[in-house]
Amino acid sequence: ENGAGAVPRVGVCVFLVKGKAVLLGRRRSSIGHSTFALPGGHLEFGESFEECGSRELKEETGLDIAQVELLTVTNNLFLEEPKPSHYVTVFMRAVLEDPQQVPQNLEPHKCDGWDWYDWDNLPKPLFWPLEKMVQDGFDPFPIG
Ligand code: 8DG
Ligand code: MG
Ligand code: MG
Repeated sequence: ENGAGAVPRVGVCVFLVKGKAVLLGRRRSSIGHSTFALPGGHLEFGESFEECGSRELKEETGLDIAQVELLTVTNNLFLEEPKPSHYVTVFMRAVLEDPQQVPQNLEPHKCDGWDWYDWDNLPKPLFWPLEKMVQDGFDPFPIG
């Protein structure tokens, strides 16, 4: 879908933080293929941002998350993609409900696998909406 029929969609993704690390996976989806991105997906009709973040984490990684909070929102245009897209992306922060729980790659057609990366040593290349936030000095960690 593009041209006259295209509309902005809402993406919700989660900085799942553990100490000074975040959970990232290398994308297999067409938008951002081969780049490292946060877990997340599309807001469904009637969902809160928190519900969407928790659901996407469960679907993509099997993880149960807690303390799901809104951090920020960015406006992202993907006009050079085969299917031009526009996302309003909502960034949440959360922690593991059970710190021992280990991520699983439950959607291997969409992701190469999930791993923890130190914020000071992020993998490359990052999915560009995330890269832009890092360049702008965004810090997803709680104060203190
Ligand atoms: P769904 O069918 O599970 O709802 O969708 P998905 O396949 O999981 O969607 P997604 O592409 O992972 O996420 C939706 C959009 O959110 C993505 O196409 C663009 C936007 N988005 C960003 N940054 C990030 C990010 O770091 N991670 C994810 N997953 N999506 C992001 O702008
Ligand atoms: Mg998803
Ligand atoms: Mg996803």
